[in-house]
Amino acid sequence: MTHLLPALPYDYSALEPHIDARTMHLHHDKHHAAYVAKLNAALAPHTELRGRTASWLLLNLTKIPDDIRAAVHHNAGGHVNHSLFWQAMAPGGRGAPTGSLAAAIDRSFGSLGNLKAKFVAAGTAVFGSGWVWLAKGTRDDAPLEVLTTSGHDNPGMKGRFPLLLNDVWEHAYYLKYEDRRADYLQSSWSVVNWEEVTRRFERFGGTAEERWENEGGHLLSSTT
Ligand code: MN3
Repeated sequence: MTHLLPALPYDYSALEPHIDARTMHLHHDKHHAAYVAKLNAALAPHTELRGRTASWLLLNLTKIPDDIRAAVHHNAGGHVNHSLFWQAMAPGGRGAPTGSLAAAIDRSFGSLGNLKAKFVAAGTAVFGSGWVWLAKGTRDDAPLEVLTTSGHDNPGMKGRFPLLLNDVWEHAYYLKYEDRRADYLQSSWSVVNWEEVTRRFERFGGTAEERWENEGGHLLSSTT
């Protein structure tokens, strides 16, 4: 299996003015592409790992040979997270939290406004490169959580399932926002694809492995 860079689901300029086209070109065509290329290069000599999805690799690092574990950790994480990220945005934003998702947000944070404030504050406070997430816990009735990860770690590595995410590596925002990460995070609310967040929330169920295998089929393209 060769891992493939998924095409953006919209044009490079489609998220303007919130995210500029030059950033999107670099971010997708250079950064994400490099994670996919390096993941394939690391896996090339390890035929026993053919057929494994990027999400499986990321969630099973203890089963990865020592000599490639760090490369798989970083690059499978980069591939999974960016694939989730592109799908979680849409030009002009799409939909809004309704129904059971809206109820879960209210129950967990008090209001959508509180969730947004907590998410922006958490993302702004990440030291160095990482991600900020809205995630579901391990049980169906668990409250939603805002959490952060460093590097390309993913909440799945802590038994959570991601609904919404934002990239706080400088490459995600520095060309347009320079050092104003909070402004970038705030502006990004205008391009959230709430229909995708809702889909992830409603599909939540089954074992952790089943959830990720479903997501892999949805998000991560590959050839065999
Ligand atoms: Mn990035």
